[in-house]
Amino acid sequence: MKRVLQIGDFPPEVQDQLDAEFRCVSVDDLERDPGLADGIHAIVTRSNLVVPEDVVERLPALGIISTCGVGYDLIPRALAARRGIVVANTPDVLNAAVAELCIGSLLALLRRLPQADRYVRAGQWQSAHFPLATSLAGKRVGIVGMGRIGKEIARRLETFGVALSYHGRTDQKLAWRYEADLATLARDADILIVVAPGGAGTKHLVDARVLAALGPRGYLVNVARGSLVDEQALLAALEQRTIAGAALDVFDNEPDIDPRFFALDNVMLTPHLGSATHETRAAMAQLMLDNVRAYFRSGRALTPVEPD
Ligand code: 8YV
Repeated sequence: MKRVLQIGDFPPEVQDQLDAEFRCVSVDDLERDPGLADGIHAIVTRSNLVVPEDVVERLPALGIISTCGVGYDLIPRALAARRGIVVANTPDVLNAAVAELCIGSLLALLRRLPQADRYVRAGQWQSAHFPLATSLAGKRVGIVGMGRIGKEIARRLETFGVALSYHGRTDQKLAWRYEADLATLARDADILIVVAPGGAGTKHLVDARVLAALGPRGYLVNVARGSLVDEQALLAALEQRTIAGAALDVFDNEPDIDPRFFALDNVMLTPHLGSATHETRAAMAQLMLDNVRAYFRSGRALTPVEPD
């Protein structure tokens, strides 16, 4: 039985398959018995967990790192590339779930649904109507990162009667307007949606200058990675009403996020729920496992991450 290093847990139906086909060991097992290292051929993990570089360096037979998630910003890819280790992720199977969470959060933010729910529970409706909120229809929406998930969000948003533009590394010649300058996209948008990959290349892409361009009537939605937004600049913009509000599913230092967010009523907070549905997580974990199987069969993964 091939030995696999498991970092993180998986749905039972996939864990059962893993245990039936492989000898799964944990990092703690490795600490207890360093001799296990030589026989480890694969790492299975989740995209919200770090794959420590020093652990990879101790695994001479490692051939694949297969993550349950589309993000790979917590995997030491440069080391993997040097060692010829395949990195595989789980694209596409989570696009719909993340797009749904994005649009649901946006509507909840604009219509202030969490506040309205609390308003009714507090019995305040008897004494006054809940204040009017703002519509999505007619808004100008800028999407930062027009990849697979960005396109799913854009297609769904079209049905809400909004004007769509996007920013990314390249003009993909799509039906939606491309804006090469992010601050210009923010200035010309009422809503800025962040859905680009995390990592060093996109760190703090949305900074104080972009937030100032978005302006006091502008809204930010982040369903990608906390690292894409300068969080201290965002907190200041929310506290000083430099922007109107934000819906955030991802943060720096999850799950120990900055407590300054808790006092704000112009931000909606969700605990990294993008792909958090039974159906989606099952499909993600299954693809993570199938990537390992394919690699052991053919030396190639089904959905490898292409080198930069
Ligand atoms: C996580 C995600 O993978 O896919 C990603 O990149 O961030 C999420 O889907 C998920 O939270 C892992 O458990």
